[in-house]
This record gives sequence, C-alpha cells and structure tokens, in this order.
Amino acid sequence: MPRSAGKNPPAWPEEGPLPLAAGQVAAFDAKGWAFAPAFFAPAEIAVMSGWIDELLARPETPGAHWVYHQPSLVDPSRALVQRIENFCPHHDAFDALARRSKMSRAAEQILKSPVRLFKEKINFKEPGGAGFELHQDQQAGWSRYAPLFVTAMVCIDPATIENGCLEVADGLGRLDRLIADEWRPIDERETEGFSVRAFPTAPGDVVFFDSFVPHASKVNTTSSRRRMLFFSYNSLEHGDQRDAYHAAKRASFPPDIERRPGSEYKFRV
Ligand SMILES: O=C(O)CCC(=O)C(=O)O
Ligand SMILES: [Fe+2]
Repeated sequence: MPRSAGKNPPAWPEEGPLPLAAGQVAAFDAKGWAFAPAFFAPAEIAVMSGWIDELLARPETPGAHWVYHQPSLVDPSRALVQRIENFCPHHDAFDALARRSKMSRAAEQILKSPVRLFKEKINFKEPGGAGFELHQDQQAGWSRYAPLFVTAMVCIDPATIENGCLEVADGLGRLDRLIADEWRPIDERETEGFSVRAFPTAPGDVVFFDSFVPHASKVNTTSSRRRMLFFSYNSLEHGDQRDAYHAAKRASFPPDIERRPGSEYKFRV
C-alpha cells in the first residue's frame, strides 16, 4: 500500500507571517467562527483535489483509511462514498498539510497555543448526498477528549445553497457550552434566539469554527459533487487525543470495510 503518491509534497510553510489577519482572529473570538476567503490558491486546491482522487482510487482494506458509503437519495440503488476519515496516517502529503502548514498555524493563532490534530475527514456530498442536521461538533462525545476544538473547513468545490453549503448559527455571540444533549441533533425548541444562515463558499475558502458553533447543511440537489475537507485541532495542553478518539470510534462506528455482517451501526450526530 503506497503511503503517499506525493513523494515531493508542496512546501506548506511552517514558518512565515501569521496566516490570519487580526480582524479574523477577533471575529473568531467574538462568535466562534471566522471566514478566510481564498486562504488557499487555486493551484493548492487542485493539488488537494488530486490527493482526494488518490485516496478514492485506493482499495478499501481493514486498517487503512476509513471509507463510509451512503445510498443516493435520488437513486437508492446507488451507493455513494459519503466520506473518508482517518487518512492522514496513510497519506504523507495530507499529513503535512494537516500538521505543518499555514492551516495548522492558523489553528494555533485561533487557539493561541500549539495544537494537535484530532481528526480529519473529506465529506463528498455527491449528487443526492444527504445533508447534516443542526449540531455542535462537541455533541459527538468530544468532551471526553478536550473541552474545545477548532475545525478548518476547506472548500474544494463551489458550495452553493443548491448543493448543500455550510449553514452556521448567527446572532449567538460566542457559545462555550452545549445547547443540546450529546448524540442527537439540536431540535427546534433549542434554536430560539438565533437563526441559521447559509454560507456559500468558493474553492480555496476556509471557514474556521469551534466545536460549539451550531451548524448544518442540506442535501445536494444538483448534479455535481460538493467536496469539503475538515481538519479538527485541540490545544496541546489537552494532549494528543487522536488515537483514543479513533479507537473508540472504530469500536462503535467502524468504516464500512471493517463492519461485521449482521451488526447494526447507527450514525448519531
Ligand atoms: O459537510 C457538511 O456540510 C457539514 C459536515 C459536518 O458538520 C460534520 O461532518 O460534522
Ligand atoms: Fe459538524
């Protein structure tokens, strides 16, 4: 199994100017999320898109990257790749991007501390791919690992209202607590006092958001896919939680190739 086809990954500068402007950090401090338009150049997004293709082309084998499928909502006989997780250990170039790049530096700027990579995923949202109900990422049991995470969402394909772009809570200020129980979506009663707005993005845009920001997205009703990368980080003071998280997730919600026939696994949030 090739660890990475990218023998000479592009240099993702570890040093250099701080990637986010003071105003972006201030916006994050005030509301828990910040928009970084054109954070990556078109050529960098093209490179990442190629890495995604490499991962998709690899065979699914137990112990490798984690691939999850879903039935198409437009043609349920078709299984779509919904997402790929836990790929950095199997792809050196993605690993460098995740851990030693202007993106990880931006996460450090936001958390005001060195960071550790907690988890990463690619959401494909193919035509007919399902949306995500309103949730805070911290609801997915993340408090067992650290009290706060910041996620960098990297837009690969144009994300529009029609193909199910990110939707974020607006008018809440900065939340530092769960507004709903763990392991279930936020319900309507719990959304009093804020609205959720669609946030279309272009390839290269990055949205940084913390693990308490309520967010959602809708089904993709178009004929093209909407790929997004998500890299989640925690402050170094809370340690490297990656292995503990992935061991627990592997037991409760393993990738499709590792599933035991007859067992039921339920995606909860
Ligand atoms: O891909 C999306 O639209 C949102 C995904 C998300 O919020 C999640 O996977 O936790
Ligand atoms: Fe989420």
